Amino acid sequence: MFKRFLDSMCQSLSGRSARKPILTRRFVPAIEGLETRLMPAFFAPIASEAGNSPGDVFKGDFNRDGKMDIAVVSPTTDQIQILLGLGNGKFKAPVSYAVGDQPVGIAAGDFNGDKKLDLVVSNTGSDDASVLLGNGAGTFKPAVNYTLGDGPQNVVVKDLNNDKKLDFATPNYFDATFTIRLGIGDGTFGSAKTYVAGTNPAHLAADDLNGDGKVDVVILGTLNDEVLVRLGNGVNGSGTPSFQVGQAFAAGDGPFSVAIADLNGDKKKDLAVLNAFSGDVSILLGDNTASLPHPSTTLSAGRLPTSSSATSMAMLNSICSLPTRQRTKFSS
Ligand SMILES: [Ca+2]
Ligand SMILES: [Ca+2]
Ligand SMILES: [Ca+2]
Ligand SMILES: [Ca+2]
Repeated sequence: MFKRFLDSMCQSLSGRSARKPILTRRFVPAIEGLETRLMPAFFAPIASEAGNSPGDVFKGDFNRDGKMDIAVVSPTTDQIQILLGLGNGKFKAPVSYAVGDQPVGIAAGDFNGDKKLDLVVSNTGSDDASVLLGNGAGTFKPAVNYTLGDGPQNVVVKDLNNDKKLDFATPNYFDATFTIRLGIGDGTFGSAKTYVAGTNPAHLAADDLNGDGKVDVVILGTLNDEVLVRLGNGVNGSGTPSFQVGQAFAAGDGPFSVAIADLNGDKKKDLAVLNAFSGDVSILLGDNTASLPHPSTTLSAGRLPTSSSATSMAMLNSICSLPTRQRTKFSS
């Protein structure tokens, strides 16, 4: 996810046309009357072989042959497509798997501990996530669906409650929440935990922003130009994470993708926010000074590519000048 974000960001900076976000059927009613404020779901396609209107993409080695494979969501056909890499930049013919209605997000991890990559897909039309367990040979078991909130967007895979089992989370655009599904460890997930997420949450990222060992979440409000940070409180007796009240920070116009990384080398996590409508990037530098119970993770915003943030611009340029493969070291 982060690498794709950076690649797109660098493409924009270098003057090449950024990929257009896609507009799913589900969003059409929501944007009526909002002029040109389209609700972007995700960066669009990387592979024309993957059918009509491919959306979010995950790259990984699904058949464990050392060659990069890709999984692409196809919102128009309610499928994902798996393209196994041949190692020369080409792929075998895509194999499709049915998921829910209008899949928009995809992420992967080993959900059942068999060391084979599994997939989770967020379906914004059917308000659920499809989990497909990998067989390790590039094939997957049929999807098992888990209900989420109204209009899930991207999906994030991370251990959110520190039990060493992968969980997933989605922001839900239409009911102003985000949902967490905690992994059981056998490939299944527990009941939905629902949290407040600001107005029209369009993108979520999760990491420990203030260095207290507890996972925090960052949620983008694309329509109100807001970056909402909710610091993690840790977990209760049943292992369910809770979060402090959100702190809102301003972004550019139409923030719709956020990456968490130490961008200036001070070992504190920062945020890079891509703004769809202003076509720029907001850098929010973290100061890592939270002393619970009073959250004080403060972030200073510097808009790109305005002249007021020459340092941030230089930083981004230096990241973008790296060979593509090395950019991943900035991933959190
Ligand atoms: Ca492979
Ligand atoms: Ca697995
Ligand atoms: Ca977990
Ligand atoms: Ca934290």
